[in-house]
Amino acid sequence: MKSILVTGGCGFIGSNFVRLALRRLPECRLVNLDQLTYAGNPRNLADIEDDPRYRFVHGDICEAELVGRLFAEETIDTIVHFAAESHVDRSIDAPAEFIRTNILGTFTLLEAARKAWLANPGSQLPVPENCRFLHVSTDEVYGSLGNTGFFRETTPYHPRSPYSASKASSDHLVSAYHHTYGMPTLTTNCSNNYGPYHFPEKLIPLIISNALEGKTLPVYGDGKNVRDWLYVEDHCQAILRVLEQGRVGETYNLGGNNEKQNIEVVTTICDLLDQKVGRLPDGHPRTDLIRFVQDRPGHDRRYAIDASKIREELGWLPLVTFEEGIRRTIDWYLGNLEWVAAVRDGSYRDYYEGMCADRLNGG
Ligand code: NAD
Ligand code: TDX
Repeated sequence: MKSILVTGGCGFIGSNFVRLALRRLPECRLVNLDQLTYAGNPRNLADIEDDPRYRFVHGDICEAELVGRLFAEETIDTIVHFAAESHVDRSIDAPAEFIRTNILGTFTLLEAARKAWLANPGSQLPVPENCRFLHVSTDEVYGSLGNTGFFRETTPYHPRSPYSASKASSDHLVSAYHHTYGMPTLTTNCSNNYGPYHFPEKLIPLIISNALEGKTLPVYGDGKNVRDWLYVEDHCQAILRVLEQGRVGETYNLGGNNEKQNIEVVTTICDLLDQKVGRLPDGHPRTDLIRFVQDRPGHDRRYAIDASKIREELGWLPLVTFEEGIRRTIDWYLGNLEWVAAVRDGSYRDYYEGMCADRLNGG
C-alpha cells in the first residue's frame, strides 16, 4: 500500500485531490497535513473524514520535528505538496507568510524526505524506487506574456509578485534537491484553477458570490488581463498522471487551453446567473454590478500555457471546456450556499475550532 503525505489538503485544490485520490487509488493510505490557515476549511473534506484510509493532521509544514515524525510513523513514500499561501493580493499586502510557508515549508519537507529516503542523507545513494516528491507549482513563476506566445517548461523564470517569487524559489529548491541528492522529484506548473471549494477571495468564486448577493463586482484595471483557466478536476487528474507516469526530475506545464480576459469571465458569470436565478430584484442584469477598480500593483498581463509536453509524454488532456466548467462551478455554488455563507461570515472557523481541539497534532 502506498503511503501518501498530502500537504494543504483542506484547501481548494488539495481537497479536490484528496477526494479523487481516495477514489482512484484504492491501495493508498493518505495523510493530510494542514495548518488550517484562513484558506484551509476542513468542511471541504467532511464527506471523507471517516474513511479508514485517511488521516488528518493539524500542523505546520515548517515544523521539522512534526514532519519528521509523520514520515517515520506513516512510512511515507510519496508527497503531494500543495500547502502554500496562494493569493497574489495578500502577498502584496503581507509577504512574510509567503516566504515562510512557500519557501521554508518546502525546504522542511525536502529535508524530511532526504532524511527518510536516503540511507546516507549526505550522499547521492539511490532512493527507493517507489518514492516520489511531487511539488505543485504555478505558471506565474514565468512572469507575464504580451499578446502572443506561451509558457514552455524551458521558459526562463521571471516572477513578478511576492507570491510568484516565493513559488519560484520553492521550485528551484526542489530542482536542486533532485540534482544534488537524487531526490525523485516531479514539478507541475499549472494555470489558474476554478471549480468547487474555491475560496471566495479569488476572481471566479468572488464574482459568483458577490453577484448572487447583489454586491459590486470589482474588476482590476481595464479588465483585459488574460488568464488560462483549468477546471480543478482536470488539474487533479493531471497530478495523478504525473505521479504515476512522470519522469523523475522533470517539470510539466499544465493548462486548460482556455484563455479569457477577466472581463469576459465576469460577464459570462453574470449572464449565467441571470439565466439560472433571474435578474436582480430591480430587474437589472448583473453586469450592472461591474465596477472597474484600481489595478493590482505589478499586475501580470497575460498567462498562457503550452501543455504539449504532458500531452505527448503522458497522454494527459483537459476534458472540461470553460463553458462546461463554469456552468458546473456555478451550479456547485448554488447547491452549496451554506458553505459559501459560512466562509463569507467566518463561521466555518467554528467547525475548525472543534476539529483542532479533537485532533491537534493528529491526536
Ligand atoms: P489554498 O489557498 O486554497 O489552500 C492552501 C492550503 O494550504 C490551505 O488548506 C492551508 O490551510 C494550507 N496551508 C497554508 N500554509 C500552511 C502551512 N504552513 N502548513 C500546512 N498547511 C498550510 O490554495 P490552492 O488554490 O488550493 O493552491 C494549492 C497549491 O496549488 C498551491 O501550492 C498553489 O501555489 C498551487 N497552484 C494554485 C493554482 C490556483 O489557481 N489556485 C494554480 C496553480 C498552482
Ligand atoms: O477582485 C478581483 N478582481 C480582478 O479583476 C480579483 C480577486 C482578481 N481580479 C483579476 C486579477 C487576475 O488578473 O482576476 C485575475 C485572477 O485573479 P486571482 O483569482 O486572484 O488569480 P491570480 O492572481 O491569477 O492567481 C491564481 O492563479 C495562479 C491563484 O490565486 C494562484 O495561486 C495561482 O498560482
